[in-house]
Amino acid sequence: MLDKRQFYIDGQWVAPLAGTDRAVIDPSTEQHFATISLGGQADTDFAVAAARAAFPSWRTSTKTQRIDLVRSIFDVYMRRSDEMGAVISREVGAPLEMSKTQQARTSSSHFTGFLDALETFEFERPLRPDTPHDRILYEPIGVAALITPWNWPMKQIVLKVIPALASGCTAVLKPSEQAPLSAMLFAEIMHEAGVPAGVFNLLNGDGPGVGAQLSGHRDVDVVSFTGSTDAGRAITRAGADTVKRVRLELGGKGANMIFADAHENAVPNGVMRCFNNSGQSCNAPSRMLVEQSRYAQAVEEAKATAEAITVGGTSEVGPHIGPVVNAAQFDKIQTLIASGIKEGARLVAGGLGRPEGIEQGFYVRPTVFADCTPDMTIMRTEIFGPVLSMMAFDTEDEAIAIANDTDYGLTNYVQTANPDRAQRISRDLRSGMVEINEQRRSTGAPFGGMKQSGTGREGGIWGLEEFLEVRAISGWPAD
Ligand code: TXE
Repeated sequence: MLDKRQFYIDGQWVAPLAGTDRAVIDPSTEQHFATISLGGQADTDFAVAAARAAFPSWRTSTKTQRIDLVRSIFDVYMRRSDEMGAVISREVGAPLEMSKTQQARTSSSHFTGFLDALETFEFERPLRPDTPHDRILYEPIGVAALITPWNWPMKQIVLKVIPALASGCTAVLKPSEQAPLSAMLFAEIMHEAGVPAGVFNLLNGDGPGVGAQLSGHRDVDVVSFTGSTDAGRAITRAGADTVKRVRLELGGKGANMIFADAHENAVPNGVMRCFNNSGQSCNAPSRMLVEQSRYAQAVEEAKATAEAITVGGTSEVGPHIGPVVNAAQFDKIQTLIASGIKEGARLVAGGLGRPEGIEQGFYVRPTVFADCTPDMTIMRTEIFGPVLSMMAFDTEDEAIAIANDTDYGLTNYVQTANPDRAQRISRDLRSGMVEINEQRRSTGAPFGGMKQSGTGREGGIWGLEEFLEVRAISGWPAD
């Protein structure tokens, strides 16, 4: 049994002041394999005080010093990235190979996106060339509380910690209580890379405990959060009294619009994208809208794709999906599959219960529903499991209306051979991101949502700006 009850505060590993034990469970076996501590108010105060004390000095660090530090962190991170993949695999159940490549190694693009942004970002500039006396200063907001989830734990940590430090803020990271061990390894990496004491602190805790304490803390200046829309609302309320800057990256219910002229693999690729990471991605294309003339064939293709997906343990080799993260998520997904059946969607693959032959672990059957309607619970709720909801559409306008008929607005997907249509639709979709014909976003592009998918943008220059305050100084003396 691993004993992981310490926190990383002010440059060292310390025992909790007010902690309670929590078991870390392997989702693929349901076995308790590590114990962490969930901090209390005294731990929160201690971590925030360390970050506050380190701020005056870190705030005045030069851009070159910050670039050098991010480069050192990146070097150590890449050296230990396979170790990171193994830890993530154990705590969230991601297949080992996939965890090393997709979960751990791909965080490298976030590092390079921030390094590129730092190189070009001007923290001080005149308002315009003709107004040298109007000086615009971009200054670090202060102490940042970074609250992260478990589905892509390291990407989400890198997307917050690196820009916070790169902009001159000091940070307290509260990772998900479901994925604390990868965050602790990240703290080791930060230490090895020489991050000054107090600039980065790690405190384990749960949402109602440390999460809420950080969100309402007088000495925290900005909260950056990724997680459920409900928790995002709670954090916004908790931060209101101190008018905290609150950046939110919340859930999604992406539509994948497949037109008759879409490329031939559009349906199987869409199914695989939805089920990647066992469907636990905020940008999963979980609603598949297919043009009527191609719909019947698409349902057959989706069924065949889902039935061919292997579900299995973390150490199995070859392409497969692992379990979902915990019992609560397993139960939530089962309830939603049951609602799809009850509300009249046509179940064409998968369904309730574990896959045949699996007795233990939070494994969900890859599930496809056809003939859904926009009002069904499975079309409106973020399922966060390997469950796809399909429906047909007749016209482009109808497809756009269905895609936009959701409280979420994170990512939508368009598959068509018609460039004019692709551009038209992209403009009309109410989402922070659109992917046309499977083209992924490039390094440094902003990631974030409209509507109840959030308020912030992560990655590249936009990610830096989340941690900066803009100031206007007039009467700036000439150099
Ligand atoms: O998320 P929570 P859960 C969605 C997804 C999933 C559902 C529930 O639909 O099924 O959320 O998952 C912290 N104040 N997403 O319960 O509770 C918590 O400790 C401060 C989408 O795991 O949002 C953890 O660190 N913090 C998503 C983090 O929030 C609070 C990723 C995420 O936990 C808090 C994860 C509070 N009041 C789930 N309550 C995405 N956008 O990618 C919780 N937390």
